[in-house]
Amino acid sequence: MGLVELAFSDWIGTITLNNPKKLNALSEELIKDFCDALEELKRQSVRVVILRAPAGSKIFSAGHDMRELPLDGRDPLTYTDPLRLAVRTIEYFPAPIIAMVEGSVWGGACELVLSCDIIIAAEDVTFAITPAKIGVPYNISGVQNLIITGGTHICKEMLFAAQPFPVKRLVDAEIVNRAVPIDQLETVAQTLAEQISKNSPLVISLLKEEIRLLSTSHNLSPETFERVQSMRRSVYDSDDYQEGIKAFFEKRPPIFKGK
Ligand code: KFV
Repeated sequence: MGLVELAFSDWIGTITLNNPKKLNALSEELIKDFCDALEELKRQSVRVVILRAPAGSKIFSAGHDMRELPLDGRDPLTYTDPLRLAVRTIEYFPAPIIAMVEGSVWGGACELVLSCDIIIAAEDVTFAITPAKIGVPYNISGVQNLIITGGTHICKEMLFAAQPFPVKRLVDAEIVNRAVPIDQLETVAQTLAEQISKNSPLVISLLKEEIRLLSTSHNLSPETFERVQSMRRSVYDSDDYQEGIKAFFEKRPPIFKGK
């Protein structure tokens, strides 16, 4: 995991994108390290992940590694493109991922951040979605991901103008959760992560999947519905379900074990 740093403590994982020489561009190599880090955290039953750049970064990520965009007539953004892989890995990851954003966010890195479950940013951050500036034909699932997170009008303005947008506008549009002074960024993200880590990981995993399905599909197939029902069943059959109710009546914090 040379291009990302990984830390894990008290159920909270932290992944730091750490390739400043390349402005954290989303190269195949960096995305592989990122996905490997998430896989490792999954093995450790992480309950919440913070995704960040090193403290003091001026650029969170410069987006797709433009050196890897093909020039030989091939589709530059296919299903197996590193960005698509990263976004799907975030969406299907069984615990919430908080993007803690310091530094400007460019191109595909905007979609990467927006695909995270919660976004806390420093108040001077900007987001620029630039395919229209570079001439890259953004793919349909990428566009779908953008319009799910925000209204079509603001997404169109971002995509068409391809200019850095101040984070405040994205908070106003409910695309970013919070913009906070830089000296509070870590505390706000960490506090939120701690709150999440004390709640039932089974319920949170279920909620994340339910929200993903409901925001991406208008009709659920019977098979999908039954799969979610089955996930729900493992939650209400679990010891944690019993523990949550018991703790409530005993007026104490629940101790969840994830089973
Ligand atoms: N990929 C590869 N190399 C990049 C890069 C990128 N996305 N962005 C910057 N570099 C290289 C740049 O060529 C230069 O290399 C070095 O990083 C520093 O960049 O060999 P060199 O010349 O040292 P500078 O000098 O431009 O740095 P700075 O003046 O500080 O400006 C930083 C920044 C981020 C504002 C500027 O580099 C920039 O505008 N980068 C492109 C940002 C962008 O539009 N990214 C979207 C990529 S396309 C994409 O993500 C997708 C999915 N899409 O569909 O289009």
